[in-house]
Amino acid sequence: MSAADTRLPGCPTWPEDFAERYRRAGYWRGETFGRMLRERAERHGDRVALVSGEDRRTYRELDARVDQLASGFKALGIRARDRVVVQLPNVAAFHEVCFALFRLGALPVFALPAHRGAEIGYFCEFTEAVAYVIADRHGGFDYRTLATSVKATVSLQHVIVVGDAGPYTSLESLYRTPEALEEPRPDDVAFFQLSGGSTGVPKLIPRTHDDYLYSVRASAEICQLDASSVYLCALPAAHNFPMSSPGVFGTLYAGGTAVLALHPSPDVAFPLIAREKVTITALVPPLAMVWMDAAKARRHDLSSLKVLQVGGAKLSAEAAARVKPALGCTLQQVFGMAEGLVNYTRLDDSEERIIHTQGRPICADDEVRIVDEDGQDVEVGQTGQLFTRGPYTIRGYYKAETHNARAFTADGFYGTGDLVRMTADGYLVVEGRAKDQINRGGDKVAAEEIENHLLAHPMVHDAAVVSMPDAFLGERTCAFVIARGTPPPTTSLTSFLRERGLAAFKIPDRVEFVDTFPKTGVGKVSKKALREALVRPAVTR
Ligand code: OOB
Repeated sequence: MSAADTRLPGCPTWPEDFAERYRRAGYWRGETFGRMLRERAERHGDRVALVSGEDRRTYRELDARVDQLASGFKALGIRARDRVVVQLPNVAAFHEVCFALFRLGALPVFALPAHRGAEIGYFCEFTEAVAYVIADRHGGFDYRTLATSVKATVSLQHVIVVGDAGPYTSLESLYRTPEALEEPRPDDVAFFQLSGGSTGVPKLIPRTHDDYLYSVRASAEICQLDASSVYLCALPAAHNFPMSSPGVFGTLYAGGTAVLALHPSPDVAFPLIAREKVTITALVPPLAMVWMDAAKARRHDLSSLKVLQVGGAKLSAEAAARVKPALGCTLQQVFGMAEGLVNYTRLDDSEERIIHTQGRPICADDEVRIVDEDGQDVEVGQTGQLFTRGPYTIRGYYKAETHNARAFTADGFYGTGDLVRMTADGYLVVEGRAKDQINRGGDKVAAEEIENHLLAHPMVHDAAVVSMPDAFLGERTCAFVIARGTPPPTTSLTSFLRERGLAAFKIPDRVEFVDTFPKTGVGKVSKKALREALVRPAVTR
């Protein structure tokens, strides 16, 4: 078999001329995550890599445990390119599992702790996962129960549990004497991120060692991380933002310390900032607002914090202007996506840029096009749809040929679905969205996915899910429903969705029963008219 044949099928990749260009430019360096950690352990052995609760792991310890676990996974029968759904809270085991799978060449599928049976069942089935890694309990929820229900419907060889394993395999039991493992190819897929998406089912994003490590390295440089940096991971570690922008991976790349918070609330995060002398952290806008309010009490010393990154959803200029006075640190706006492209305001940018823009791309070879509805480039300063192509932006989702033909242009640009404008100096300002998605304070909800679940209810004739403005989350979700006969109580619909195993953030915040949907000129449901109806109080019945 030639080397190319060993790649995982179903993962579109860069054309050879682009790959060649990205290598020549030094973006893709033929590194793998497994080797990166080994080199850091050789260089920074005694420095603390991870802090999780009372546990502190040096680089040497982390590296050794990752080797032991990789061998344990192998002994279980997990092989290179096998998919493993990983659903863990912010604990050190998350990163041990990640790097062990990376070393083995097995591919984590990064689920969020909020996902439930509908999502997890789908990820397991779609990726033909061999294993599912969970915590015993977290946030008052028992993931072993979830595993049992998922296992009843999909074929999974192993459920691996951090903590009390019950009937399943305990992660702790897998650590064993390390053996030599074959290193995966740097240009092969390293893992799958999940797309926020706008389609009926979430899409899987294949990221390679080469492309992701480039974005991690460049992000660490932009954020000026070094061995003295202390990064607080307060958002879910599986999300692209705290994982790689520069996140925990960028911190490990730089030889710094990553502190894991089990919850992003000030009660948990502020004492950690004070105790560990955290220098940088990342939040979504609603949390940034909560932190700014909580900081007024001045109960904790937050003076070590130099940078607060905010991204995942639009931060208002008004809130942006309050960050420095409230928290005494520099704001960095981050506009990124799990598919690739990440924009940052730079730490030495003027206040004006930091407050009023969402930053500029990482790389000179991030190609950005802003186009009108006919696909023509708009003038600088005009708003249009953002398309992008570059050394760390995927060329297609996993096993999604039909969707890829729509989501990517023929010449490989990804249609982000974001409406943006570019300032004269090349910074992007997010103005809105053309995709059928609700951005609930950084949590992405695909309208069609929720509509499909609602349509499965026997009393629902039709459903249309839209965003409604919200002072705290930016947006919340409203489902317009045409009932069959007398409308059922709203709670019967929301509990129906919960019982179907939908993550809590996807449950509509409001349900409105209507007799018909407004239509566009071509006879499609006009979501614009529905959104407008919501801001008029008269619609409530
Ligand atoms: C991040 O990644 P995803 O994949 O959860 O969501 C991407 C989408 C973007 O297409 C955009 O619609 C929205 O989230 N978004 C923003 C934003 N950052 C992301 N909208 C307005 N302002 C911002 N600053 O959300 C993500 C990935 C890496 C780094 C940061 C965020």
